[in-house]
Amino acid sequence: MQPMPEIILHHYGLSTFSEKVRVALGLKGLAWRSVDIPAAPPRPLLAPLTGGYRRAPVLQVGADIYCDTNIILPALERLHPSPTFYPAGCEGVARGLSFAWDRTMWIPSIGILSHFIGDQFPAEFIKDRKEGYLGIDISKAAMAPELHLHRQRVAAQYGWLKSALADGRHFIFGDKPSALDLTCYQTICLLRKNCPVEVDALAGHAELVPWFDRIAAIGHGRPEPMSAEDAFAAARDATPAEVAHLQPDGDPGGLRAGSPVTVTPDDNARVPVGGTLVAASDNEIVIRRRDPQAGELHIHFPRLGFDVVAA
Ligand SMILES: N[C@@H](CCC(=O)N[C@@H](CS)C(=O)NCC(=O)O)C(=O)O
Repeated sequence: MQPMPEIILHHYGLSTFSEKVRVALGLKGLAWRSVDIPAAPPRPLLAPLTGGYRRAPVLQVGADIYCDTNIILPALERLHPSPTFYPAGCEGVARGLSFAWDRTMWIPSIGILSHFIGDQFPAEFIKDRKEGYLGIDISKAAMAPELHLHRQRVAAQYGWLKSALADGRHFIFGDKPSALDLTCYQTICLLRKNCPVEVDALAGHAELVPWFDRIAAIGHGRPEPMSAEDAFAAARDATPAEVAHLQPDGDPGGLRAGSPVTVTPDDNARVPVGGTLVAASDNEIVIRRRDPQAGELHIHFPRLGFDVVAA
């Protein structure tokens, strides 16, 4: 049997969706290779691996490429089941609520962040976020009129999280951290790490601080730096793993294995990634692409948050 290829994470420090995965790797106590990517494209050695999907993070295992945290965590769970991301049978609820939390919290969290540090965002960063990523102007001046709404929306989400933890439990589902804890931690981390020290994003929500600190204490596992060139070579030298956990004709919309399809995020950075359908389910889709330099790749996406159509 071939040894399992190394786990490679393409990410950057400021990216808190990446932080969700870094802590997930820590929770599983894994060794992994860390490829530091720029905070905005061009990412010339990553784009050929993802087929153009532009967001961060991206997980790579040999010639298998996982786009979006909602597929990265289930993939890590499949490859390394213990300790689980889904204690107490919480997988369905954790997946559904994670998606809802990320969707409802991202723009309000950026709005609050921009209020505190938006004046320091470089002009080219604001331009990239508007034109290539979110479709909105995240400068302090542009976000300011909705600041009160962003604060309300964030506080309302913190409200249910406080209720969930009110009986003194350590994590949302009991005494073990779950994927949902990591998701909720992710957006709070964006504010706690990046706002000025005198502004605590959890001021007024002190009940959440011990929970937040417990998750922060999990750490990031054992990262070892890797160059983008070496990661690219690892994809080129590997062949995609056989997809044993999904049916070739498992697409709920009736698309068959071998059909040309595109997969496109339905919220932002809506770059269609084209390929040949390998296998699918209600939860996942895998497509095959051939890159002239990297060779054959399998690219994995979650179904939540992505549109799959016949090409
Ligand atoms: N739904 C995606 C969202 C990822 C996302 O929006 N990540 C941010 C960074 S935290 C991003 O991609 N920003 C633009 C970029 O880096 O190109 C996921 O769960 O992975």
